[in-house]
Amino acid sequence: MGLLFMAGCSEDPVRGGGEPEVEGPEDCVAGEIYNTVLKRCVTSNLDAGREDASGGEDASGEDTSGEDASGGEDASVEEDVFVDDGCDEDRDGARSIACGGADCDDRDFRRSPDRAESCDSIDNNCDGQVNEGISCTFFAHSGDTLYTIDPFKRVAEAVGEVPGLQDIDTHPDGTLYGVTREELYRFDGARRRWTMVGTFPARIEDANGLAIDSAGVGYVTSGDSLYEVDLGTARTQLIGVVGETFYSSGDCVVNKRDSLFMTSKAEDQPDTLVLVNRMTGEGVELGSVGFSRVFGLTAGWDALYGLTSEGQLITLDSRTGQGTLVHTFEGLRWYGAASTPAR
Ligand SMILES: [Ca+2]
Ligand SMILES: [Ca+2]
Ligand SMILES: [Ca+2]
Ligand SMILES: [Ca+2]
Repeated sequence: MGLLFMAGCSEDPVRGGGEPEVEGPEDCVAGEIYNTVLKRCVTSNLDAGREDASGGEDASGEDTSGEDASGGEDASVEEDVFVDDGCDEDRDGARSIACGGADCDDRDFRRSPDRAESCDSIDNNCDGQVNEGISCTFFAHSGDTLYTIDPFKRVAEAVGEVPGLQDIDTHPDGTLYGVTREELYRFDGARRRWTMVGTFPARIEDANGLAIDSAGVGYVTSGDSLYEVDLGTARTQLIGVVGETFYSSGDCVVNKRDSLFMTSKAEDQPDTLVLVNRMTGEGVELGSVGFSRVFGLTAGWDALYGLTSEGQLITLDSRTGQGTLVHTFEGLRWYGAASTPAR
């Protein structure tokens, strides 16, 4: 995969409502799960664990009787030996409805009455509702309004204002920070308003990307350079030049593995995704996103999301940069994005 939309291709096939040729859940092999946002099979640690569990590592399970499978006790035989009678095709332990069971989807092990609901596009616990009782949103903002976006339900909800920010990000302690081209802001949750932390030095002329890593270190991208920013004072220090061919198009983001990504713009071309070394600032181009003016980036639920000035919500392949349209919010211009503490 990753070849769905070659560089420069239009997103029209998706926008038009027609589904591109994608893998389906049935294409996934053992050890993979079907990611409905990315529309492809992805490696699943969870799946691997489950396979192991059903493959004979029952000692780690809840079963306190007969940990020795060789004992031939009735209770453990059922646990240890999978009998393929066609009634549990996805081997999630729940029998299909056709066989009198309660598995609402016997071809998807992520859906079973025994599973907990989790953030994705499906009803995991078979109660008929998707993502009920859990919050699956990240922050995004337009020129003056802060929103939460649910990428699975594809809805945006206005939740506040922003003081003309270029980008935002969330500190591990939950505090939301934002940058204008020249200033650092912090959201004061108690007073429900943004307060200015400080002004950047004059050499930072176009701060438009803000990222905070898992240790709480702040980064600002401005033009072709990466800076470390002190979130308490707005003092900055040049880490390095990302590359002379790169120019920040509007955001940078640190994912769960603390990789720093930035979108870079080039004249008359779609943005590219750049992997940036947090120590040296040096950037490596991963590939074309296929979308322009990607002003917001955020990482969540094992995906990299992008937001454009055209109101588009996309996912980006973190290896190739390739963007895929998820939804277009008509009439909205996205500037920046940030994870929410809940995520
Ligand atoms: Ca099943
Ligand atoms: Ca199932
Ligand atoms: Ca549900
Ligand atoms: Ca779900």
